[in-house]
Amino acid sequence: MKQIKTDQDLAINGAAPAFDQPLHVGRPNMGDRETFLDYVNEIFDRRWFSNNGPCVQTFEKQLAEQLQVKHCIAMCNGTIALEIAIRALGLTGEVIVPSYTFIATAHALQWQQITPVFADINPQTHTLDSDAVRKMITPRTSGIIGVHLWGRPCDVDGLQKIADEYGLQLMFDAAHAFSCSHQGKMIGNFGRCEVFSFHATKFFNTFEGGMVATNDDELAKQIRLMQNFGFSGVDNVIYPGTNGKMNELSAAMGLTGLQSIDQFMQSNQKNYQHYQEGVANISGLSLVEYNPDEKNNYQYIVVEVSEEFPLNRDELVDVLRAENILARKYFWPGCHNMEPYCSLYPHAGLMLPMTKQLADRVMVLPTGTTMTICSLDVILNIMKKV
Ligand code: T4K
Repeated sequence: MKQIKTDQDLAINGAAPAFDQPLHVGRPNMGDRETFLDYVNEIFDRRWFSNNGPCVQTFEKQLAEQLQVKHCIAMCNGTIALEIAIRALGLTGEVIVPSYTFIATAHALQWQQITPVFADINPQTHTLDSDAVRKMITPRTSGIIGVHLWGRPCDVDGLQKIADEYGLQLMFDAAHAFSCSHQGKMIGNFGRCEVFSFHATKFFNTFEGGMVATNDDELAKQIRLMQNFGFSGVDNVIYPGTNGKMNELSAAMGLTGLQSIDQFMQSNQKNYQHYQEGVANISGLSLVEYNPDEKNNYQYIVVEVSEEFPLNRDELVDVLRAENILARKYFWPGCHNMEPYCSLYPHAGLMLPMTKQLADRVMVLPTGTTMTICSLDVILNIMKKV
């Protein structure tokens, strides 16, 4: 382990970095290589590569079993899945979303000429604050998209109450929350529908991919129609749809990954616990906690850097990056500070004080099956010595 006795031992001050190779936050987890290659051979033999092939059908069935939900519709990525779900729900005008999320949540609305209205978050949960949501409702509001950030359920019940009271549609961006539960029920079963991402950087991936989960038969039918150009049977188009289909290779990756998903989660949990024990000894740093009574995927190691810590978040990230530890500032600076939103709504930040505060002090550390306990110790040691 690299010894850090004085400032001069830090890479930011010219010493050799702690790691020769960069440690990434989103390093993909992979299932058994042979299993995947067997699927690939079958796909080649069959010459059926896309358009609701057998791997996609089996994958969707297994996903539905895993989440105990009626319909899982596999998609080419999470962003298209969001766009299609938004359209299938008939959202128009304004939709309330957090600004503290990945930009895709907002873009999926803006892309379809729907205005994302940013509501503030609860600094404890990092997710939409229901009271803040109420303040943003106007006669043009048609829906709310809650985001289960870091895989932790947002205020599902509070948002559902508001949606019922005002006659709004409620859906969730569950991109981070595959295999997580809320009050004992798997995420995927809440709101009108929930959207997942299986991007390479997610703990469970299909290279690129996503899914919409819903218990609503009519909605599922509509989403499938939209996902496949609006085809209803051969040569019969009844809607201006798009192409949101998942291909067979991605589904094969998903089927392979599902066999190892418990191992991915155990590995994440072990890393999380190790980081937690280490961070507990460093004043000014704290780790976002996961409810032990729920199912969690522990895929994000989210650190809050308080004023007590001698460096601010940006300075700490710079120190780590110099050591080849590529910590990320997710989701700084908040969607409202990115284009086109910062030009369209330059004053949006006035309603988002908690978003600003949190976005400035959060960083995410590397985890996943490629990380060893020894490398975690090096990272913790650097943060402690700093
Ligand atoms: N909603 C939410 C709340 C989301 O977080 C996301 C995606 C979406 C919706 C949209 O879902 P998708 O349409 O993506 O399915 C990454 C991912 O690209 C993005 O999927 C994810 N959220 C977001 C949180 O993280 P970046 O801009 O950080 O990606 P990038 O290229 O910087 O990669 C992150 C790290 O992972 C890098 O250090 C490199 C490493 N990496 C990346 C890839 C692709 C690897 O080691 N191997 C790889 O194959 O957005």
